[in-house]
Formats: sequence, structure tokens, C-alpha cells
Amino acid sequence: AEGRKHARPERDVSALSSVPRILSTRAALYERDFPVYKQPVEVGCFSLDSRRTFFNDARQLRYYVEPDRKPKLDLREGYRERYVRRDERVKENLDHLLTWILANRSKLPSRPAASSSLLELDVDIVTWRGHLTKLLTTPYETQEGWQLAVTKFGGTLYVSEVETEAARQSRESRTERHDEMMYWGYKFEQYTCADEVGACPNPGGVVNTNEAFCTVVQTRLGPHKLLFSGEVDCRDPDPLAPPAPSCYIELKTSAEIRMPKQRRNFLRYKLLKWWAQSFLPGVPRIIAGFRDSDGTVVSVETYHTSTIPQIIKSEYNSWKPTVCMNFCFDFLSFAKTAAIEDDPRVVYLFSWEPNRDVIYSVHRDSPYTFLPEWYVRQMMS
Ligand code: 0WD
Ligand code: CA
Repeated sequence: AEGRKHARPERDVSALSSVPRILSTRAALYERDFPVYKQPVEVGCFSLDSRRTFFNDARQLRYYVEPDRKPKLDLREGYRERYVRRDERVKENLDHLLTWILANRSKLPSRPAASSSLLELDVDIVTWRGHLTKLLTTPYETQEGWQLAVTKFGGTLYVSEVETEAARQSRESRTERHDEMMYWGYKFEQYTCADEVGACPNPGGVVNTNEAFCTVVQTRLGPHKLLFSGEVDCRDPDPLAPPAPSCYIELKTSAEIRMPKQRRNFLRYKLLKWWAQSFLPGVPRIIAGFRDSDGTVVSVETYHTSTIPQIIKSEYNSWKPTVCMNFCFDFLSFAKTAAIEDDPRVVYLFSWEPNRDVIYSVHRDSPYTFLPEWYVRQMMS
């Protein structure tokens, strides 16, 4: 119950027995009541254009257009000729979100700083939605580990992913087939989204994965005040649809389900990720295009995020939403007790591998430092 009043720069964490040094990810430990998770509120949005330039507006927001009931959408079309992909070697960290925070600071809740006359963000955690999704699914993840860099600055924890060595290797050794399959998801968006209300999708255009529309939401998980951003595929074109984020729609593609084993894997692994990703920002609908092995979408289904927990309940040994949320809750508490030093140059690096506990290490002025100087400077003035 120490709060954030006294940052003690020289304190050695390892000497304090009251500070836990690991966090278990065993699902059974997190089977408690569902924690308080406030309805997420959109506090703003931003767009990234085809050259990854930031705009403090919704210019990249698209409108959903329902495909035919028995569609035949060829997801492979245009892969060679009309595909511009984002350079994944460029690590953007939290930069676009930090740019958004600086541009909208006066509209964000602030509190007087403990040790200066400055105002600081009245938020505990700033991160990408995708990083929180990884936390939610951790107790059930058996394949891929993660690393999250955490910096405490102005009383707020900034959480930014670090690509693991294994992830880097699989990215660099990606097959042509896998690369094409990554295109399919974006191609499905092109078949089902229009740039203006009432307009038609343009499947003859270029698929450019630099373009993005991101929502910024605020919410609370137990005591943790969260501010995070996530990419949104499109919105309900009806102008009378409920306000954001309730009008947003997440688009997905998935292999057609033919065998009981395929259905089981879909419910156990894919629906878990879909649920976690859309539940976090309060996106109520997920529209899935099911494709055959040739990459043709042959059916389209709507999943309501709020009813996914009921769909998976009847499965034997299924995942539980409460485990996901309680693990995320406990990880954030763990990160708060560990990351005591308030310094933009210090990174607490949390690492997790399947079948292991979450561990962390501390790094000062290392390549892990991710809060840019421009952000630190402007927040201190
Ligand atoms: O590791 C990440 N997720 C990073 C994301 C690292 C650095 C930056 N970003 C940013 C990008 O600016 C991107 O616009 O995150 C934005 C997306 O963030 P998010 O919503 O938090 O990520 P997530 O929920 O994992 O993914 C949402 C969508 C994906 O759609 P599907 O339906 O496949 O889940 O964002 C896309 C992808 O279309 N996406 C990305 N786009 C650009 N860079 C990235 C990425 N690293 N990861 C996912
Ligand atoms: Ca999507």
C-alpha cells in the first residue's frame, strides 16, 4: 500500500521479500469471480495513411457492406499485383499512440504530480489493445511466448511489446504460402468495406497494410485505469447505429469447419483470441468469412462478442473469460509492484514462455528503452 508517492531510485528489488518476483500463469489460480471491467469509452481515434503518416481524425474509417448470402470471394486475387505491405522490421512501439496522447492531452483526465507542480495523466496503464489480448489469452496459450517492456513515467505504466527471438525467426522464415494467407484477411476487408457511407467496396484497388484506423478507449479493470488503442476494421454504415465503440465491427477470416476436430480447435483457440480482442475495446460484433483451402470465402457468419462465452461453455475443458480477465488483472498488479522506479530510461522487461512463470529483469539506458525523447520532453512541459 505504498502508492506512487516516493520513487526510490536506488532500491534493489531483489532485496525485498514482499515484492513477488514471478507470476504463475496456471489457469486454475485465476478461477475467481469476474473482475470489474467498466464499459470501455472511446476518447478519440486516429488514422495512419498509406505511408504510415499519423492523422488525428477518422479519415481511414471504413463502412461495412454485407456480401451476398452465398458469396464466392476470391481472397487470392491481387496478391502479386496489388499488395503493399507494411515493413514489419520497423518497430513503432507505442509511438502513434503517444502522438495521439500529446495531441489530445488537454482532453484527458489529469492529476497533480506527487513530486512536482506538473500535471500527469490520471491513467495507470497505456498500451496497445493487442498487448492486452496477449495477456488475456496467456493462461491458455501453449505455442507462443511474449516479452512486454514496461516503463513507469509520470506515475503511468507504459507497456510495449518486444518481439521475441522465436517470433523474429518465424517472421524471417515465413513461407510464400503463409505470406499469402496473411494477405487473405486484408483482402476480405477490401471485399466488405467501402470508404464512404452508401458506397460500394472496390475489390480492384490496392491492399495497403500501412493504412489503419485506430480507436482510443478508456476503461478500468478493477483498480487499474487503462488507456489503450486498437485497430478497427470498419463500422456499421447506419448513421443511427449506437455510438463508438458499439458501432464498430471486427472482420475475420477462418478455414471452413468440416470435421469435429476442426470445430473443437476453432472454439478452443480461435474464438478465444477473437473474443479477447473484441471484448477489450467493447466491439460487439465479429463478422467471419469462412474460406475453403483455395482461399475462397464461401460463407459469412456474425458472432456477437457477448455471446461467445455461451458458445464455448458446452465444450469439454474449454477456456473461461474470468480466467483471462483475472490473469490480466493480476499481471497489471504484478507490474505495478515491480516497476517502482519512475524513469523513462528504465525498462522492466517481463518475459513469458509456455509452461513457465512470468519473470522480469530491469534495464537502464538499454536498447529496450522505448519512450521517445520527444514524448518525455513534451509531457514535462
Ligand atoms: O505488436 C503489435 N501489435 C504492434 C502494433 C506493434 C507496434 C504497433 N502496432 C500498431 C499499429 O499501429 C497497428 O495499426 O498496432 C495497430 C494495431 O494494434 P492492435 O489493434 O492493438 O493490434 P491487434 O489487436 O493485435 O491487431 C489488430 C489488427 C490486426 O487484425 P486481425 O484481424 O488480424 O487481428 O491490426 C493489424 C491486423 O490487421 N495488425 C497490425 N498492423 C500493423 N502492425 C500489427 C502490426 N504490428 N499487428 C496487427
Ligand atoms: Ca480483423
